[in-house]
Amino acid sequence: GRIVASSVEQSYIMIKPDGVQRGLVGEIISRFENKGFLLKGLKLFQCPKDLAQEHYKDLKDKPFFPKLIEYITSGPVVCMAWEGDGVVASARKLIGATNPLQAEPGTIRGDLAVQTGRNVVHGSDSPDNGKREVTLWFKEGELCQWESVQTPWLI
Ligand code: RTP
Repeated sequence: GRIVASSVEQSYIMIKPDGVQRGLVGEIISRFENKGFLLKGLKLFQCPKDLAQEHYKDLKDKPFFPKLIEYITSGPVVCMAWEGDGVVASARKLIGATNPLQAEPGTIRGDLAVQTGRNVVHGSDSPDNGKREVTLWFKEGELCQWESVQTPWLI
């Protein structure tokens, strides 16, 4: 098996409440599974307001911030931690542009969404934020180790 060092890049990917409510969970998870990154954490979760505010703290002065917090806490989300070299930039490509009308066909938002305020999925925008967000959304013990599992497709 492959020994995964803790220094390996991680991205926090989240299916937002609209994605869960529209029944797109399987479809969205499949995009990342098919790409071939390593799934370290996965849970369905009702996000409390204070966690949503902490996650989006860089946007707290934006006019849309209250609506964004309302949206993210409006129903269950699916939290995922994906790992691998280049996972942050690659996941952003799979997700597509923030405004789904500008997102390319073939991307998650390009194929599945129309509104910026209902863009079905989140992906970390830098490796540093990937680590920060995975730590913010997952408790110790919620992330799985793959050391004893053969993962030859990742080598
Ligand atoms: P995300 O963090 O969700 O992956 O999105 P992003 O980096 O593509 O976009 P960002 O600018 O960080 O915005 C975060 C989320 O806020 C909502 N938003 N609404 N003008 C608006 O109404 C507006 N702009 C952004 C979106 O849900 C966006 O994904």
